[in-house]
Amino acid sequence: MGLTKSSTGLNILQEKFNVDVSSNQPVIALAGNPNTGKSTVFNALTGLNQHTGNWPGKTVLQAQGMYSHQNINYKLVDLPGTYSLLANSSEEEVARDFLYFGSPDVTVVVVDATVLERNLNLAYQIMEITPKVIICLNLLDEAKRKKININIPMLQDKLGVPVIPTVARDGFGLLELKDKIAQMVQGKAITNPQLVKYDEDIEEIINSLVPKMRSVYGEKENLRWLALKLIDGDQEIFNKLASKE
Ligand SMILES: Nc1nc2c(ncn2[C@@H]2O[C@H](COP(=O)(O)OP(=O)(O)OP(=O)(O)O)[C@@H](O)[C@H]2O)c(=O)[nH]1
Ligand SMILES: [Mg+2]
Repeated sequence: MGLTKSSTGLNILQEKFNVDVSSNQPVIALAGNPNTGKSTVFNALTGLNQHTGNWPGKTVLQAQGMYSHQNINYKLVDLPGTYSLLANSSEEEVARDFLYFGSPDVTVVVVDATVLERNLNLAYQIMEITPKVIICLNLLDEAKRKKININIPMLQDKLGVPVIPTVARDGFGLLELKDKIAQMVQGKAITNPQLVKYDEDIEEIINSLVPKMRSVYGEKENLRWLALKLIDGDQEIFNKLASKE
């Protein structure tokens, strides 16, 4: 993948999410549970180059901004904090729709190192939508204080995506985060997300649905994820999909 997005993707970002894509910058999403330090990362990276508004049609705060790294400008979008992407609230719906329909070039999932297990639930859901994920393992100072020791290489191995340790409040690790984002945008950081394997009967249904869905939606949609939504009984995502273009 190069540095440019398809024109359809750009239109969706502009029209449905009010993300200014006129300069064709790679779009980086910041996702994560509430209170994990997303906005701290966002502010540290974008500084004064940011503005806030609401997500179109929602009373949920949207913050977008720009940062430069190695002479390339990146668009950064701070998503609302959510524990899941089940679209049970406006925040979850905004985050899910942006990740699926907005197709950011990279999604950084900011996780709280002191409650890693709870935070990984969202990370796994995001990896079901997109493989272009980086885990920002934040609040590492708090984890150290609580004597929580995280084996980062093992975590990276088990997730199949890069894990960057950070203390965002102090700026620690943010340069490494920007480096990794740049590598992923340039296609130099290939991931191999280890997706959740559901019970045998669910996996069988997924396997039988995917080929049928392929004939309707084509190869470019994430068919495994759509099949899971169908199993969930999530009609709305299909209505949105139908009105996408
Ligand atoms: N100790 C410590 N505190 C941090 C770190 N990163 C952020 N914080 C603090 O954690 C609190 C929450 O940070 P935010 O950046 O607002 O978190 P958020 O994820 O944007 O929160 P929501 O938008 O409410 O979901 C703030 O008080 C930050 O200063 C860190 O690495 N270590
Ligand atoms: Mg925030």
